[in-house]
Amino acid sequence: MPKKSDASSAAPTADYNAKSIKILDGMQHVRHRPGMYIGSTSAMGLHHLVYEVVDNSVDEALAGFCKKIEVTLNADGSVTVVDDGRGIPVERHVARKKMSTLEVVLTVLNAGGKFDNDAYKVSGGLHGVGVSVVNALSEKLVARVKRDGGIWEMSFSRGKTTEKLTKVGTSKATGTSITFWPDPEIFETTDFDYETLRVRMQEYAFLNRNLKITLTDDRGLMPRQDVFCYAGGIVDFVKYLNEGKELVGDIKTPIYMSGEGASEKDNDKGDVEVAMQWNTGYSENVLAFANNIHTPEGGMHLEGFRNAITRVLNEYARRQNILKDKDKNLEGSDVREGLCAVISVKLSNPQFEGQTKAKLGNAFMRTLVNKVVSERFAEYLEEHPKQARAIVNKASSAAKARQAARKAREATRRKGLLESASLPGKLADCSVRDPAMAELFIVEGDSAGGSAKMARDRTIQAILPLRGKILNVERVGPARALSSDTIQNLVTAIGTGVGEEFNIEKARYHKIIIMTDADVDGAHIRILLLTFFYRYMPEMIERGYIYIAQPPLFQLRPKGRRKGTYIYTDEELARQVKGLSAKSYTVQRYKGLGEMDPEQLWETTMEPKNRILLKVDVEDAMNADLTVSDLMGNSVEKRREFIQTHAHDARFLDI
Ligand code: 0RA
Repeated sequence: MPKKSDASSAAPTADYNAKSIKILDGMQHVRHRPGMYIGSTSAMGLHHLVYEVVDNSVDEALAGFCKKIEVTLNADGSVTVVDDGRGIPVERHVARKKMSTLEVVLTVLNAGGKFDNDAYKVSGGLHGVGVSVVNALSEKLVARVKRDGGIWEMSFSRGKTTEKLTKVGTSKATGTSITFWPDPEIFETTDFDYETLRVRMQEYAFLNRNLKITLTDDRGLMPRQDVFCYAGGIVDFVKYLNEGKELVGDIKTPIYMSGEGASEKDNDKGDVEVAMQWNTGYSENVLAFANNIHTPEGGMHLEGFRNAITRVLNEYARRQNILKDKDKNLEGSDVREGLCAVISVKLSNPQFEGQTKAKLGNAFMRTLVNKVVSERFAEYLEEHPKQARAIVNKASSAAKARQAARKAREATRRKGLLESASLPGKLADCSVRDPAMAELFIVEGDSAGGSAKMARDRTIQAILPLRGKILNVERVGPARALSSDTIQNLVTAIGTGVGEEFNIEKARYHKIIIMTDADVDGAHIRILLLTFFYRYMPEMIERGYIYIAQPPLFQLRPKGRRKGTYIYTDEELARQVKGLSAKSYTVQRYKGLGEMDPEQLWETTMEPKNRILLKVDVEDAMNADLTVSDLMGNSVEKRREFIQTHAHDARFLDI
């Protein structure tokens, strides 16, 4: 096997040909093992190409030279990223005199290109592998640079130069434009998802104050565009995440803290920014970033932050005698209940570790974040006694609820052990024991529950009727939620437990199907159930175990016939009756499941070969959290809006 060598390690004395062979080697290695560079060749890897190009423009913004970035999904399947930075240099590269810097940046693995060492760079993990990787994995790539009074263009195919650097015009402006066509030989799909990119572009804009990012979709008949630019940076990010939520202590503007420092060992520089705000909810929503890269696995910056807020709040509460000598300290989880925060650090040599390279490893960041947050947060509490009191009270009641919830959980467990079979009496279980085959229908109301029990295939289908509405778990704490009978029945039927005891292996069904009426009440119950799953059993959603049944809305029957066709949406009805004489048919509208006899319910909604199930899919925890709070928080308006727009959401469609 030929030795795969990195182009940058080529001996300086080697002649141009020898060098170019090694360069090809590097680029070919990218095509041979794309996963090593971009994680995967699935949709995730495909979107990574866009991030890789945008990262370079964001670096240019971090260095202070770029104010706007435009990302466009073109009708021909390509993506264009334009920035107004300095432009990639087009003159001959210092070390590779036969090539322009532009060509080096695009064809040499790890060439990176930035020589100024005083700017932070997005690098490490899967990011920062360079635009050359995007070039290698693109069927075609066109780079266009405005610089030194000219407009320059160069084209590539699968990493190889196809058109030499050419001056195509003049311009006083500067900037870089990269258009690439992802290679269908490499990627499982080359279809970009607007929504995925929108979330990420908005995130970049929040993390880089005043950077304007425009995302445009020119692929469809209706162009779509979003423009993101935030003068408040991560403060605006936290406001956005907390939108519509009730705030603790009426603290309308998130607490903002920032500082900088350097590591003693290597003198690595670091900048820290934190924005935080508590809402009256029960979940924690803390997002940590290092050099604009989300680090869901946490790391040193997050540790420093968590440690600081817990310690400072305890010290304050003791000093103010809100926590008495006999009281136990507030735990970290108490302090973080309802906390929404964004931590954004920038550092010169980030080390990304962990399973998905999404954990920050630089130890000096723990010290630095800890120091900045300790000082600033302590100051804030001293200067804002009223707000400080509200934050301490929130954490204290979380501590009480934690103790109560533990008792409630213990009670559920005891109940489970005592009651022989331990399954709720209302559950009509199925006979199959293999969870992969078993389905649980959660049905609204006893009467529909009765029809469903008669209609079902009892080998694989279990029915759990719900009486009335389930608690809105977004509004009550875990102690109350878990002591509700309905919720206890649900938890016991599913078998996984909740909270620390949750165990996906114990799931008794791999399909949990929410079957409610096609009216507003039904939609409400469905959302309450989804909120419950999202907050208490998120892994069930992540695994794709939660579904929504789609009962028909109408039956269209030719006059004089006993049987007609079932229709599932308003649009379909309109389509079907178009051109028919009103005298020739009748339309029966089903308002509730109860209006169907068991046989109809089976045929239309439960029978695996006919039914339509919508798979519930938490595409993005951040947005799901927003949705759940929008729906379940205090805004009736938003809730109504959601129910109307998502009642027949095609995104969830899975037959
Ligand atoms: C190398 C050197 C310089 C800038 C860049 C690369 C650069 C790369 C990209 C990629 C996308 N947008 C970009 N903008 C700039 C510094 C050039 C100088 O010193 O003028």
